[in-house]
Amino acid sequence: MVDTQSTQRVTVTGAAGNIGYALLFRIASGDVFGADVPVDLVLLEIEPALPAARGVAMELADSAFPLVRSITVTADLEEAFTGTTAAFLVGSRPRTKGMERADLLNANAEIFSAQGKALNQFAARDVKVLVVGNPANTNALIASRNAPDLDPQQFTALMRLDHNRALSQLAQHQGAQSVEYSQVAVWGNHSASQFPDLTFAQRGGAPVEVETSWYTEEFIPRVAKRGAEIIEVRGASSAASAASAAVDHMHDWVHGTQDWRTAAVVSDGSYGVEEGLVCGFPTVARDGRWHIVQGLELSEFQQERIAASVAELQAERDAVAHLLP
Ligand code: NAX
Repeated sequence: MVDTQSTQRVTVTGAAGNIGYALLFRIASGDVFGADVPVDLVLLEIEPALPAARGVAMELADSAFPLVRSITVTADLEEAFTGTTAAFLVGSRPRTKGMERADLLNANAEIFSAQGKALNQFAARDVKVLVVGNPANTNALIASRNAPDLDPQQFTALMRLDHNRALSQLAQHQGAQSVEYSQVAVWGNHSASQFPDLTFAQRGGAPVEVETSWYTEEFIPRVAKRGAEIIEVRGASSAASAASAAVDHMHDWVHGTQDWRTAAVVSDGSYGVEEGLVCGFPTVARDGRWHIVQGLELSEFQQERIAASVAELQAERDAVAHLLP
């Protein structure tokens, strides 16, 4: 018998897109909430993409997932977010030819203001929100500022893909497995300015030693620009790996973690990051909340790298300041 107490109502925006296509099937199979937790899936799309979203819904139905109780396809924000317990905000406005960065920020600010308001009004009071659509950190900031009745800590942005990329690059360099490493984190913005940090990294509990030239000249730029590298090689942007990282993020948020993970969360001023910005930090998840790892001694190099990425977050925030309540 289905335990309706634990049923999750999961809203995925941009459900007809590339990431949505990879993400929905992982959620449906139980990878996020658990193999015994039923899900009501809600697919939000813009009107022109509704037919494609209906096609995805048909494929979900054809998979006969034991955990999927219902599938809803809609372009209506109230229908999409009523009772939502977990929201993956993936859909966003892509940058098109001739579009300035400010235009992109503004177009997305409108989308995420409206979705923040709808979450505030209609979602479950303990909803967990993960923003994937770019610029993810600033979109999460906008959504949270438009949801005054929800705790800002309920809004996060995806930097787990950057975290997973950092683990993978380190493991490949040392001829090891990603799972052997702990205390890796990526600070800042989900952009080329991010700082993948190996200062505190451990392998099997012992500090990781890496050559400075590899670290600063290869590792950091490679992780930070991996999205562009994927586009160049695959001819399309990261989709399955982004979906997988989104699954990891929400899974760990719900189930908790021992080791550090990277999550972009609303800053409480830790490490000099301006309060309110949505920034990547070393975090652990406990009791359904992300907690920023405290008490780390940061070198001048670390502080400079973090400050550079935070400056970009501030500039993005300032560009949409007129739309922030
Ligand atoms: P696609 O263009 O394939 O899909 C986006 C979908 O969103 C489209 O179907 C579109 O109709 C829909 N959409 C647009 N506006 C919407 C709105 N207001 N409400 C609901 N749906 C809306 O992009 P995809 O490859 O799936 O990527 C989605 C987003 O993820 C992009 O912004 C992308 O830049 C971002 N990414 C973020 C990553 C991260 O780590 N944070 C990594 C991967 C990816 O680059």
